[in-house]
Amino acid sequence: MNEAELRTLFAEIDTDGDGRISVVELAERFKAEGAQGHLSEEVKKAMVADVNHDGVLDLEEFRTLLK
Ligand SMILES: [Ca+2]
Ligand SMILES: [Ca+2]
Repeated sequence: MNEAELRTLFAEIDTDGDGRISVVELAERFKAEGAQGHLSEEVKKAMVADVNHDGVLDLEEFRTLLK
């Protein structure tokens, strides 16, 4: 995934457009992808990328997640 794609995906998931991806926004995304059964597990995995533990993913943390 290149930088432009990363930013596009980030903006897609960041539905309220505040520049940060919250657990709620992540959950909505996973739901949309039909990952319902493993939702909490997927979100948990994603939030490991929240290295500064503020409960949201910024672009840098999101980048780490997709690595
Ligand atoms: Ca957001
Ligand atoms: Ca964070």
